[in-house]
Amino acid sequence: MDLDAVTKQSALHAKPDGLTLQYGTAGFRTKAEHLDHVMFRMGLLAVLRSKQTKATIGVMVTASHNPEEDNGVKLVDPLGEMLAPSWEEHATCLANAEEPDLPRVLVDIGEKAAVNLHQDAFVVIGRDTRPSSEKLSQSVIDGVTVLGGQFHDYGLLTTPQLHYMVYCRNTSGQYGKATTEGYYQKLSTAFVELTKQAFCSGDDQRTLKVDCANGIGALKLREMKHYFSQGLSVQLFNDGTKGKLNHLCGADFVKSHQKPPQGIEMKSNERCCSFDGDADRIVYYYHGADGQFHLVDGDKIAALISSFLKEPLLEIGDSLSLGVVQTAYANGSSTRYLEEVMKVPVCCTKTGVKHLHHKAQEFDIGVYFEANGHGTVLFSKAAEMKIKQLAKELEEDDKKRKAAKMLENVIDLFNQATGDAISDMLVIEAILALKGLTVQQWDALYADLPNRQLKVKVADRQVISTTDAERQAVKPPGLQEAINELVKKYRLSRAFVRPSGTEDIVRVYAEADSQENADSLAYEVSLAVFQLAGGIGERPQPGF
Ligand code: NG1
Ligand code: ZN
Repeated sequence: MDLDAVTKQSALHAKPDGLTLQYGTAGFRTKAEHLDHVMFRMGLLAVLRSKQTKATIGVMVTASHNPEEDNGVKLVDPLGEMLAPSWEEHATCLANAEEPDLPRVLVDIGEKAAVNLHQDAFVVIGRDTRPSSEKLSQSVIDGVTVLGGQFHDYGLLTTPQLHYMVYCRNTSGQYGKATTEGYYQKLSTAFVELTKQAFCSGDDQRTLKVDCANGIGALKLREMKHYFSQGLSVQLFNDGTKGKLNHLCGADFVKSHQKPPQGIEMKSNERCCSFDGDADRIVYYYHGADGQFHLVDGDKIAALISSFLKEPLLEIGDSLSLGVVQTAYANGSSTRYLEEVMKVPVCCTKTGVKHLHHKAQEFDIGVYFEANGHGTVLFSKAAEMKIKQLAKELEEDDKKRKAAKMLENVIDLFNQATGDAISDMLVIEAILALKGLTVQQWDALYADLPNRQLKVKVADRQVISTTDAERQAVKPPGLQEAINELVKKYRLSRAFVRPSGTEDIVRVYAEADSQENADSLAYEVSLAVFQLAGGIGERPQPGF
């Protein structure tokens, strides 16, 4: 390592004194103007990680669903997975080192992680459409090059596309071609194959309105839609030509406000969906004939997909295990439906897809979704091989072979590297077409318990710590007891609080038998947080 060169270059990306940031649930995330040094340093870190793993590492510049003024960065590990936890610590150390300490911290990481510095390094970079992203990704490149790493800058990509590129490059192209063209082809071919047997129930069924959050999803879906236009026609809204990224639109807005985004025309019973700013989340919704808004969220996506998968899995023999992984935010009704009606095992993990992903690997087929619409289905290598073999060796007209073929297409259609709004959308559309289901019928699988999510500002959100997959607060003293008392006041109720990993706030979640009760419970719990966990600013107010 040429540490003098690092010091010199770093001076051009100097860290503001005293600023500390944490590699959180989704990497580093904050106001874009505070991130230049972090980007440069993540370029450095990506080179070390690449040398250590002897593989291509990805760096994505995005702040997902957060406001346009924010930005962020996360590293993608060799198999398209989130960065390993021990390296998250290295990332935090490196990002927070004061300028003079930078070379020493870098050497330290190299030693602790036993990095062979003579090894070559290769880093791929992608970015979202934020105005700050281009310059920040250049800072990543500066970091990569000063340590002698090679790189390929993909420019504008959705986050899942970058994960896909990394995965392709590290499996010598076996998974697919590491180009956007390769991505479009792989997914569309699987979609077209899968929907071949679908009963065509008129044009209405095959049209989908997509709110792209004024983000990167619009650009990529516009490029891609010609590849599957025979099976599905998508109409893009909030495509970035007018509105502001994530402003009053996008999956996060729709999910948290439980109302439609601005900028989309919805007729009653029309199927609509929203992506988030970097296209790794998707939620569906529609207006009922009664004019009411209905949200079909990540929990219902998991229910639809797992009920669809059960049939072909049964057909090929029931030796492959199927499980669903959720977080504490999953609606209580969805958990009950999966366990009691579907008879599928359900696990609960901490928030953040890396936790869900990890848990999902314990099943042959692991369906994981956060309620906010971030998720996918993972097939174990053994399951994939078994399915592909059956699809190949059985007689043409064998029912078992048909089931295996169908599963094979499902494997190809899911972005196995990570949750992906485009890939999830195509899977959902294929299932609805194959089953001849309308969005209303899908929504009717079970009725969501009314719920409310709120944010509370506190001086230091780390005063709250949790256990039991974040469902119980162990600190500050008295908070959990207070929550328990409040929950007792309502029927079918549940509430929990946790510090956000991506924003400087505490999140409150409550559900109950009516919206009014869910709202009151959420308000009362917010007040308890405000009082017991050092609330700042205005006290929480009742009413929404
Ligand atoms: P935080 O801010 O830690 O709650 C949010 C989402 C996560 C995940 C991350 C990363 C909720 C309640 N939380 O995390 O599910 O998607 O952002 O984007 O939706
Ligand atoms: Zn996102």
